[in-house]
Amino acid sequence: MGYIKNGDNMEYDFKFFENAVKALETEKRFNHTLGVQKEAYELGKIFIPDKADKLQFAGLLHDITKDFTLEKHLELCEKYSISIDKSNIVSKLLHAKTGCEYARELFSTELVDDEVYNGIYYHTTGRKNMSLFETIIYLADYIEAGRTFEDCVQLRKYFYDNISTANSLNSKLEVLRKTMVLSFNLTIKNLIDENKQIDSDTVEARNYFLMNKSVFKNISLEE
Ligand code: DGI
Ligand code: FE
Ligand code: FE
Repeated sequence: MGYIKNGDNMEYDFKFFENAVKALETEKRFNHTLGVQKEAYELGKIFIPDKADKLQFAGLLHDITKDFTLEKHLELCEKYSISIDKSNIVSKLLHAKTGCEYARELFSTELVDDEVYNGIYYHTTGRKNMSLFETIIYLADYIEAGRTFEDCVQLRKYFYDNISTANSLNSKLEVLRKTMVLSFNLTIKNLIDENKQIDSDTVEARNYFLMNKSVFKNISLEE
């Protein structure tokens, strides 16, 4: 339901999925979600055009459990054997881990395959060696047009100002890498100012983009 499989290609009935997600999110969250699905599609067009629709789909599902109560989150953790400690309850990191499981349960493993699943799983923290797909979902969440937080505005401007003058694939990937470093710097600075714990995946993701200047080097944009 909600899609047609054409060989390897999925055709999504986005209206169908939008309605399903809308029923699970507050109005404010759903507006953010619509922004993320659009941004994921746009970034997909720049970096992996073949996967722009799939990125849009993952963007639509990325915060599917974010408005669930703590009780419901704990119920999902029990059901899917997701380990919980006090820190990820307090820091709201749980919704990424419950979200991918819940999305898979709702829409099947065929639709929520490992790529979509990991896109949701790592959308808040990132991780070292994260894929281009995961990177796009993470960045789309940060810079979607509806975000007005100063850091988001700064990151969006940094990315689009620099991408507009990048002509080759390698220079675009370099803009993406630097944008990711900046995003983690901004997030980590905030977490420190607020005296919050920093997830090890967030630290490793920051170091990965900072230290590894050839991220995504094996990826070709050429059709
Ligand atoms: O779900 P969204 O609000 O759309 O965005 P998100 O999933 O990126 O969550 C953003 C929140 O997560 C924001 O308050 C910063 C926080 N966050 C990101 N990385 C870490 C983190 N919080 C903690 N405690 N530790 C992290 O490493
Ligand atoms: Fe989120
Ligand atoms: Fe989000």
